[in-house]
Amino acid sequence: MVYERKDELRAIKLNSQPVSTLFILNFWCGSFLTAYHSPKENIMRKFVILVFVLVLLVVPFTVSAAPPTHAHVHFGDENAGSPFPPDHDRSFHATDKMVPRTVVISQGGSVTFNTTPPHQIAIYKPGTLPEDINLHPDFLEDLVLPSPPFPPNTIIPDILIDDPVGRVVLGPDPNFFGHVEWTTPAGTFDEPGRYLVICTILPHFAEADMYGWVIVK
Ligand SMILES: [Cu+2]
Repeated sequence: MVYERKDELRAIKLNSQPVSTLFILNFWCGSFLTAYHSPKENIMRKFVILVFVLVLLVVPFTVSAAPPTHAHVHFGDENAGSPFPPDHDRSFHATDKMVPRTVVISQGGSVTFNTTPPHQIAIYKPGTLPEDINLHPDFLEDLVLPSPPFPPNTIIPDILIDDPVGRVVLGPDPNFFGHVEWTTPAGTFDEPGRYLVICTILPHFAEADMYGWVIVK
C-alpha cells in the first residue's frame, strides 16, 4: 500500500502533468500504470497517458461538433419592430425577419419554419445570393386577398416572387389568418452548402431584407 502511494507521487513528478489528471488516470488505470519502472517502460507509460488525454479531449469535441439534423426558425416576428397596421407582422419594421437568420444542420436534415401571417418561404440551392433572385415583372405573380376580410376579388398585382431558377422548394401559400408551421420535405437539404431562404412577398424581400440562410454540412 505504501509502495503504491510512493509510486503514484513519482509518476506525477516524472510526467509533469496536471496533478488532478494524473490522479484520475492512476485511479482508472491502477497498477497498470504504476507497474513500469525502466526508462523504456516510462516512455510507454507516457504514451498511454497521452492517448488517454487525447481520447478525453478529442472524442467529446468531435461528437459535439456534428451539426443537428433539424433546426427551428421563426419566419417573421410579431413582437419585433414598431407597430404596423393591424393584421400584419411587425417584423417588417425590425431587423429580425428570420430568427435565427442562419441555422446549421447536417446533410439530409430538415428545418421547421413557424411562419407568422402573411409570408411565403422559398428555398434556393447552395450558392444563390439575394441579388440572384429575378425581380423582373415576368417573374412576379398576383396575390388574391382573402374575402373576407378583404372585399371580393381584391388583387395585389405582381407582388409574389416566382423565380424558379435554382429554387429547391416553395413553401405553402401566404396565410393571412394565423401561424403556419411547415417542415421542409425530404430531399431539400441533400447537398452541403449555404441555401438562401427568402420570403416571396416582394416588398418583404426587396425592401425589408426578409431572407436568411440554412448551412448544410
Ligand atoms: Cu414576408
